[in-house]
Amino acid sequence: MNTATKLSGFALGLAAVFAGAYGIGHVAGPAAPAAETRHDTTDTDHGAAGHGDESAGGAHLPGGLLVSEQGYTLQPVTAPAGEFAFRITGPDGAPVTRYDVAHDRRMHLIVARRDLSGFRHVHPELAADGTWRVASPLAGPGVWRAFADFTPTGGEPLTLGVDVTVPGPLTARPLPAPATTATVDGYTVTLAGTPEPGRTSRLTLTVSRAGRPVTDLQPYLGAYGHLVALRQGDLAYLHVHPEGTPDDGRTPAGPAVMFAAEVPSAGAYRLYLDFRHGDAMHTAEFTVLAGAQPAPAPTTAPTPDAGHGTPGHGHS
Ligand SMILES: [Cu+2]
Repeated sequence: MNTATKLSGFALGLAAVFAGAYGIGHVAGPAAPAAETRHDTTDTDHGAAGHGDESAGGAHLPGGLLVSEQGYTLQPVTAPAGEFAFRITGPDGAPVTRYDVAHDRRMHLIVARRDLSGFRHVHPELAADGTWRVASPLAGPGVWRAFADFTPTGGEPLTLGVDVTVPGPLTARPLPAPATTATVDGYTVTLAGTPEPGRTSRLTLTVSRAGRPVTDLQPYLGAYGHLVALRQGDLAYLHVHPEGTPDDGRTPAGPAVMFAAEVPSAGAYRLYLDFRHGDAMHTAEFTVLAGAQPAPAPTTAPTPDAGHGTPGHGHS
């Protein structure tokens, strides 16, 4: 079994798990092209039992690794200072102007620097010509990965990724050490559960402030929390949603938010939990290690000429 085949099994299982967590059914689009098709149709009929089903065949990959897929291409466009703009072009080469709403929005734009710092999740506005615009979430110099997470009307959900460079002096940041507690904006968030490659793992994130559990989390995009995982090394993108929704009559508004997650491989992942409380958004970040493997690999290389090295490199 080659790598692509293994990944394909993963992708289907992942799609099924996530679809179950959403409680939203996406119907597979019309017959997909035979080759180069990532079949994450998030068909709810599979349910969790769909894991490992790879009957559809084809090359299956986690999201966000490709700039162009199924005929859709992510294209940044020149924007005024302080703004980030892009288009999605469709199979006919023209900018796409019709999108389905998923998780309350037609477009989710996630950015993170290639070193996994600087995560932001924002929602651009669509102009009539198919250009998406948003106040730039690229906070400072570096090579950023921008992920567009969307569903073109009549198509399948897609996450396309593109690198965007912001010029300026770069300070390489080592990946923070694995931890089960994160603090942000005066909140403490604890993580319970460990992702295991190739199977569904429950991750529970619990929010407290000043030592007291937070039990009045505010809905955000139809959930009490949004969790994105990025794999160190290639920034494979996993968008995980919680179990339960604010309006289902049984999901508490904290302090715990539970997710069903499946990671495509052993390795280090950075988790980003967006939650809303006190009428403000907060993002708690964690490094987690999936599977049996050594500590995260260093991602900074020695400078070619140590005599002219840039200060601030994190390697030793
Ligand atoms: Cu979003």
